[in-house]
Formats: sequence, C-alpha cells, structure tokens
Amino acid sequence: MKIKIVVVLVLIQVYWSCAEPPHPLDPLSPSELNLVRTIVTNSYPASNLTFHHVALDEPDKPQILSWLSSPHSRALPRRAFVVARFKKQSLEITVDLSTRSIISSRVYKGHGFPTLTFAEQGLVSKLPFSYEPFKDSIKKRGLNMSEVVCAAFTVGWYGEENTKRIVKVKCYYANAATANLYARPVEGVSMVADLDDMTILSFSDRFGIPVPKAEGTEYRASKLKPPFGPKLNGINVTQPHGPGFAIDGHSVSWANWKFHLGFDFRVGPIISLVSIYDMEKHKYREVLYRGFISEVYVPYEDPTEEWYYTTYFDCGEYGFGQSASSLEPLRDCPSNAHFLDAFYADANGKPVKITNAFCIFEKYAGDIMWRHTEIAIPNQVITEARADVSLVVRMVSTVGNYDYIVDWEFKPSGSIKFGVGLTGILGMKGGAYSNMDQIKGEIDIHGTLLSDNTIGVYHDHFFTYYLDLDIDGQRNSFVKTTLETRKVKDHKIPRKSYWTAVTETAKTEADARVKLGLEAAELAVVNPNKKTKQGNKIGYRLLPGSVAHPLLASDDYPQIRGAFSNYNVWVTPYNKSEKWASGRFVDRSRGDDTLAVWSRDREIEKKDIVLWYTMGLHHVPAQEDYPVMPTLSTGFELRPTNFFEANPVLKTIITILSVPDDDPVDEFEVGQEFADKEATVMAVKTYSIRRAVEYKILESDRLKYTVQCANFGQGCR
Ligand SMILES: *[C@@H]1O[C@H](CO)[C@@H](O)[C@H](O)[C@H]1NC(C)=O
Ligand SMILES: *[C@@H]1O[C@H](CO)[C@@H](O)[C@H](O)[C@H]1NC(C)=O
Ligand SMILES: *[C@@H]1O[C@H](CO)[C@@H](O)[C@H](O)[C@H]1NC(C)=O
Ligand SMILES: *[C@@H]1O[C@H](CO)[C@@H](O)[C@H](O)[C@H]1NC(C)=O
Ligand SMILES: [Cu+2]
Repeated sequence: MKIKIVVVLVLIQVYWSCAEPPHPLDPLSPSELNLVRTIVTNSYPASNLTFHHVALDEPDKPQILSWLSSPHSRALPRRAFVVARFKKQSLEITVDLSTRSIISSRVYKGHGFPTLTFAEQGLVSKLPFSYEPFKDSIKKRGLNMSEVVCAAFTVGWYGEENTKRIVKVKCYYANAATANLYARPVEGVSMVADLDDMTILSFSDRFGIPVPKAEGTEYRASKLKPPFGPKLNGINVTQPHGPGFAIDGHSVSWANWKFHLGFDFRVGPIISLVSIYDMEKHKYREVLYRGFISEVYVPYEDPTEEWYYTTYFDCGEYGFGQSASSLEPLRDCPSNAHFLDAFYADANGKPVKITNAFCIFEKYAGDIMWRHTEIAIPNQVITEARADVSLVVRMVSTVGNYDYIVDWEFKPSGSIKFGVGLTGILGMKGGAYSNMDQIKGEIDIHGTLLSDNTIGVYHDHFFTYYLDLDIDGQRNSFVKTTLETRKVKDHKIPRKSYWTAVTETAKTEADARVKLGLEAAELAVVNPNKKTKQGNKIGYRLLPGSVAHPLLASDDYPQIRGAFSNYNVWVTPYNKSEKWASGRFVDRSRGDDTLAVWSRDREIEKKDIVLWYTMGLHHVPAQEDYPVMPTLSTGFELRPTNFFEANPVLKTIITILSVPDDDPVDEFEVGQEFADKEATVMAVKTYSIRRAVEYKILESDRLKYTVQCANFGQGCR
C-alpha cells in the first residue's frame, strides 16, 4: 500500500514539472486538486477535516492583464482557495501550489457556514432510518420503510442568536412504481439534524396526509405506458466542414469571439476574457473580463411549520457547480456538440469528475441574423438574408428537484445571450385535497393543486449574474438613458407629445441601483474615453429578461439574506473579494456579507466596474408543470451599443449547404464566384439551385437562377 502511494506522489511531481503551465484562469486540474488535498491534510494530520469548497484563487486582475499582454513570458502563481470544516470551525485556507505550502489559514468567525457537501447530505439523509420515532411514524402511516428516501434541506436563519450547522430532513416515497419521489412527500414528518455531529436533534410528526399516489407521477420513457405522442421526427445537425470553433485547453475561439471557460464548485461555468474581433480595427476588443451566476435565490412562499424555512440559495448552500449533471449527447445537446468534463473536490478533497459537464456547439435554429426585401426600386426586388448561427456553451445544474439549463450564447453580431431554462420537478407538498371545491373561504394552500394530495408550492427564482464588463479596457462608466415624454411646444404641429432620450452617468453605487420595469430606461456600460468616429461612447447595453421584484417584506429573514435581489441592477467598483452576491458563508447566513451591504456610495465613474444583474420570475405552478416541468426559458442579453462603427455582421460569410439531392451534396459559399464569372451566388438564393457546381449561372433574378448546364457529361439533368 505504501509503495503505491509513493508512486502516485512521484507521478504527480512528474506531471507538475513537465506539463505546460496552465492558463492562469484554468480551474484546478485533478492533479492540482490532489495536491491541494495533500498539502492541507498534511497540516491537519489525523483529523476529520472536510473540504467544502476548493477553488482556483485566481491571480489579481492586473497580473492577469499583464500576463495576457505577453503570455508564456512567465507563469503566474497557482493558488487554491479552500473552505474547510475542522473541529466544528470553518477555515479559509490559501494554498500555493508551486511552493506546496499553505500561505494563509484562518478560522472564519463571522455568521454562516460553508456549502453543504454531497457526502454530508448523503449521510444526514440516512439518519432517519435508524431513528425510532421516525420508524414508528412510517409504520403508523402504513408505509414500507425500505421505500422511503430522505433528503436534507437548508434551514436559513430566523433571528436566532446562536446558530449551528443544522438541516431539516424530510422524506419521500419512491418505489418500483415511480422514480418521482418529489411528487410523493411524506408530509407532516420532519427532523432537524446536526451536520457536524451527524445526529438527529429533534423530530416532529404533526399530521398525517396520504402519500400521493404513484400513478401519473412517472417520467421515465421506459416506464410509461402507451399511447405515446406527440411524435416528432428527429432532426440532425451536421456540419460537413466540421465545427467552426477551436478549443485549446479551456480557451475557446469561434467566428469573431474568443473566451476562457472555467468551472467552479460553487457557481458552475465561469466565462472570462471575452473579446470580439473587430474587422475594421483589425484587433480583438475586450468585452467581459469575467461573468458567472453568482447566486440563485429560490424562496418558497408557504409559511407553515414544514415549509416556512424553505428559501434556497442554490450556489452558496448547495453548490451550483457541484450539482452539475452529465449532459446526454443528442438529448441535452445537438449532434454537433463537443463535450468537456469538469472536476471538483469532494468532502475528502478528492477530485470528482463530472463527465460531459459542458457542451459547446454551434446553434442554428432556423432564425434570421438579418434580412431585407426591397420592392421600392422599379423593376427589381432585392432580398438579402443571413442565417443566424451562434455558439452555445451549456451546463445543467440539478439542484435536488430542479434542473437549471444555463446557456451562454455568443452571436457574431457581438451580442451575448444568457439563457436559463427551468425544468425538472416542482417542490411539492402533501395536502388533504383532491379538488379545488374543497378549498374554500380562508384556506390558503400556498400553491396549486396539481393532483390528488399534491400541491406545487408558490416560489420565486432570482438569478444574480456577476458581469465584470471591461468595454475596450477597464475604465468604464454606467450610463442610464431614460426615455422621457415631452410635450410638443410648437403649436403649428398637430402632434402633442413625443419621447426623447435623457442620458445620465452614475457617479456612485447609489446612482446605479435600478428596479426595472418602473420606467423606460436603457442601461449600458460604456467606455467614456473611447468614442466611435461619430462621437458616441462605445458601450454594451443590458437587455433585461423577465423582471421580478421580491415580494417578501424587506425585514423578513429570507429577504435580509437575499437582499441582493432588492434591485435588478447594482454596479460596484471591482474588488476581487466581492464575487458572491449572497456572501462567502451562505448556509444560515444573516445577510451581513451580501452585495446589498458592500454596495454603499463608492465612486464608479470611469472605474473598473462590475454589473450585477438579477433576473427573476415568480412561479405559480400549473398542472402542466407536473409530473415533470416542460422547460420554461428565460434570459437576457448584452448587446453592443455604439461599440462598432456599423453592423458587424454585414459581411458575414456563412457556408451555405445546398439542398441535398439523391446525389452527394454540393456546397458553395456566400459570395463565392464561379470560375466562369457569370454570376455570384448570394446567401439564401443558393437554396434554389441544386448541384450548382455543375451549372453555369447565366443570370439571377429574385427567386430563381438562370443556369446552363456546364457539364454535358454525367450529372446534368
Ligand atoms: C474521524 O471520524 C471518524 C468517524 O466519524 C471517527 O471514528 C474518528 O474518531 C474521527 N477522528 C478524529 C481524529 O476525530
Ligand atoms: C417493502 O419494499 C421492498 C422494496 O421495494 C420490498 O422488497 C418488500 O417486499 C416490501 N415489504 C412489504 C411488507 O411490502
Ligand atoms: C448526425 O450528425 C452528426 C454530426 O453532427 C454525424 O456524425 C452523424 O452521422 C449524423 N447522423 C445522421 C443519421 O445523419
Ligand atoms: C473589498 O471587499 C471586501 C469585502 O466587501 C472589503 O472588506 C474590502 O474593504 C474591499 N476593499 C476595497 C479596497 O474596497
Ligand atoms: Cu419554479
């Protein structure tokens, strides 16, 4: 055994000394995670230290920026940031990988606890099975213990003076009849368990409600019974020329974009160093230094004993990255997708591989990038259209019952679209009802009756994005353009009113807090020192997605912890340690380390600034969301605004593939000239010609080409 360990260590060393140095923003590799574990456990020998977050401690921004200007000149320090539990204390440890040493270690004395590990969630949810009062309750309900499954739920904070690492444990029924355990809660029974001691502290069995029936809850195709439908014919995405993107390590380039794709246990995908090639300026221009989902706050709206505490912080409490699901080829991503694995450290610090954590693909959904038909010019009709192709980076995080599909979509036009799809299974509670007629008068079931004894509980989803935009450099400003109604003063004109744009630059953080939806406003991050030839400040605009404001009282405990959702937009000066909107230690946090607290009245004009955007939705469940929810898609966009001199996709070239004949497909490109120079093939029209290579194109008008067979041998018809 000993020999084996030595060999492994030697291998790690060899790996370290010969491998090419990683990009400074690369997530920790499995060997680096192992090294972190070795270094940390060496300092805490023979102990039960548990790892709750092991992440790259990225070099400071100025270091990265200078490294970028001459990469490979010198390797930047590789450091890891570790959150661990040791002797019932939370530790924050910084490890230097090159010197193999701990450079700082401190006990966190503030409020809140680290992210829950899968291991402890697994252990704590086994406790009820050896807990007699629970076993009695199950027996009393006539349920079969071996078909019960339990899960751990964070409990939040409700003003308690002292807090421990406790969770609620609630149970469900899952058996051969259905895999949909969330649809079959054993309602009325709950336990409080201590995560550090792994013991049940209290138990409550307040009432018995029949466990909802299994029928109608199953979602596995293999278990469903006919009739099936609707039937969809499969669609395959083929790219005969291969993918248009290139991946080098964690760096991705495609069309006019390039960026770095990282992964973090807590937040999932981290996209950095996003820049776009400007054809006119002949260079890549910076857009986004770093972006990720900082927090996903999901308060449920049932104030009863078994549900009031249910207010999840999916990143800080459960680890949005830890919860990433392996993507299924041809189901989660199209056939032209490329898959990437991701790694995180488990409770023991050991690397865990998430196979196919990401997929990257070029997306063509039949949409139009731009078009125009001109009929005003006599005797001609001009039509130009370009197919809308984009690049998508996708990850799915399955946090318990819910599945979140997170897309980063890059468009050649310079837009970045942030897609979020909500699917999976609703949070459901048991109820005594089977029909709305039974729910009369003052009764509030705090949700929608979905099936017999099954209530989909009201809740919200708030997605808070961290967006460190660097528009052509770091010194940026946040500009709000309000559209204001004006009265027409010239009485000779019959119009009475119009609107005009009034632009205001935020000087401090306080000026930049925005609640969307109350007024017509355009929000942009600009580089005030750089202007277009026309003199407009170059910038990027935020096109918000679905707007929701928290509806909880602002002094309610969950909302104190989730106060970063009080505004849809905040802008802060860049500060490396301000990245998690909900704070560093979110489980049982008290809201004293959130974006809402850091954001004061710091100067943000002509500064390196970070835009925090919260997209939200209130979810009143519907019967169609049951037993599994069809994806509800939402999203927002960052769109160049006076960033380019003109439409950057005017001269876009898209390889057009001709309509397949029974013969092999001929291909030609937009703008391609044929050898005989008789005609130039332009975009969409090419679809109407088959086997164009074999034809000489004589003339083309709006809908068809006049062609002559150029090859009187085989192939012409
Ligand atoms: C570590 O945990 C195990 C099982 O939980 C326990 O048996 C052992 O005594 C612990 N060791 C230390 C050093 O605390
Ligand atoms: C309880 O469930 C298990 C597993 O599904 C099954 O094997 C067993 O027969 C059940 N026992 C009773 C009493 O129904
Ligand atoms: C589907 O597309 C992929 C590439 O995107 C290709 O490898 C595969 O052969 C195609 N399958 C069919 C049935 O056309
Ligand atoms: C950076 O942020 C942390 C956490 O909010 C704060 O303690 C620190 O003072 C900030 N540093 C600067 C220079 O503002
Ligand atoms: Cu929902």
